[in-house]
Order: sequence, then structure tokens, then C-alpha cells
Amino acid sequence: MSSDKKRRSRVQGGWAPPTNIRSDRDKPKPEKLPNWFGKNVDQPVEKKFVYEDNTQELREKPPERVLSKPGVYDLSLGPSGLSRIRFFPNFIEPDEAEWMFTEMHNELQWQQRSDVKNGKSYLQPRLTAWYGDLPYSYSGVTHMPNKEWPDVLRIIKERLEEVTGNQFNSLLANLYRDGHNHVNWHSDDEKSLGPEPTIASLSFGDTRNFEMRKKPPPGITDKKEENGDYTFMEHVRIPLSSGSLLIMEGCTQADWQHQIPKEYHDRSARINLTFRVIYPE
Ligand SMILES: O=C(O)CCC(=O)C(=O)O
Repeated sequence: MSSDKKRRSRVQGGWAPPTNIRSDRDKPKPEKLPNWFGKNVDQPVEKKFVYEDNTQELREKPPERVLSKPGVYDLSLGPSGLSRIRFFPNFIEPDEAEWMFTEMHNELQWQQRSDVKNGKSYLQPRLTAWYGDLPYSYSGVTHMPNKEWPDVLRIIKERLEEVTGNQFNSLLANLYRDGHNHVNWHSDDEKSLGPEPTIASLSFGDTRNFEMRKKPPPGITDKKEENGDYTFMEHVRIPLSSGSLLIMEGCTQADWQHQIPKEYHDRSARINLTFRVIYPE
């Protein structure tokens, strides 16, 4: 080490400025400081944590209930009263159901009708046929009285009335030609069906999911549900195979909705018969 360096280290305990620095201009420039420097960043910041109560209730989506076994299921007790369904997956033997399907496919007076919503007309994504002494109106569609019941429908009606002890005076038949044919969420709650209608639904042909969802309770303030979001309401799914019978009764139409959703894989045709009692309006 040179004697000059040794001297500087003795003076400063490190490298003292070299002896050749004689003016300020020769001094090393100070490092450029970051622009946050001097803005009280090194002062303790008074942090205010305000605890706010979560006013939105934490809600969990209830799991979908799938019903596939025969039985009587009480879906709910309110708000209108007891909603009950009865399910008989093997009401009609497969061979007989197949024969009935072909007969109905060929004999019923199928038509594609239009629903009317907000003054606009939409073709229904299925075919329908109506049998009964009285007209039936829903969603802007009116089915005119039709007393010409084909034999196959008379046979089915007699069997149904004998087994269930119920009497029906009308029938709405739906033909879903493929998986894209469907019926949207609705309740069969028209005035002409009376306050607590019993509706007997028979299925033939390919299996489709019958889905049900509970209506939000009246007066609920939740914006989502006002807009028809039923996410947190109870959901039930019943796969309806050929020959199955599903009876909805009590407050099922008042407190629940149902649909046959579109399928995104191949489905062949399905016929559904819903037997009802219609009252003059
Ligand atoms: O096809 C079905 O199983 C349901 C039909 C239906 O919802 C109706 O006719 O109101």
C-alpha cells in the first residue's frame, strides 16, 4: 500500500478522499435520491383499520337433490303450504310405453305454437296438443277445446284415474323432437287450474331431466332474486324415463317452478302428457 493511502485510512478508518481533490467540483457527486425521499416515508403512519360488519349474509348454494326412487316426497312446507310430489318410475311397462309412444307420435294433433312475451311472439321449442272440453291459456297461447281424444289417450287416462283415484278432464301433450326442444322455467298456476292443482305427468320415449326450483319467499329484498336469480334456492332433479309417472300436488305450483332444460348431447324424441282439471274461468 502506498504511504498516501495508508495515511488516508488512518484518518478516516476507510478511504479518505484522495489528496488530489482540491475543489468542490472534484468531489464525488451525491447519489440521486429517489423521489419519495423526504416525504415522511420514515415517519410512522397512523393506520386506521375500520372494522365493518359484513351486512351481506354468507349464503351457500344448496346441493341439488336428485330423486330416482319411487316414493312420496314432501318438497317444502311453505310459504303457501305443503308441496308434495309422488314418483312412480315404472308406472307403465317398457313394451307398452313403446307402443303408446308410436301411437301418440302418429295420432295426436301436434302443432308448433307461439308464446307471446312483451308483445312479441316466439315459436315454442316443442310441439303441443290439447284435449279437453274447455280452452286452456298460458303465456299468451290459447288452446281451443278439443273433444276428440284418440283411443290411446283414453286408455292411459282410464288407467291413471283407476290407480291414483283422481279424475282429470284435460290433457296438455308435449312432443320434444330432440335434445334441443325444451320448456323454460314456469309454474302451472293459471287461474283455470284452481288454487292447488293436482297434475299427473306421464313420460314416453327418451329420458329427460325434470328440474324444479323453489321460488324465493315473497317480499325478499335480495336484488338478485328480484331479477329471477334462484341460485341459492333449493333445486331438485328427477330423470323422467319412459313409462314414469310424476304427480305434483298441494302448493307445488304456488311455491316451485319446473323446466325441461335443453340437452347438449343427442336425445331422441320424448312425449310428455300432463293430465289436469280445468275449471271454467
Ligand atoms: O315435459 C315435461 O315433463 C314437463 C311439461 C310441462 O312442464 C308442462 O306441460 O307444463
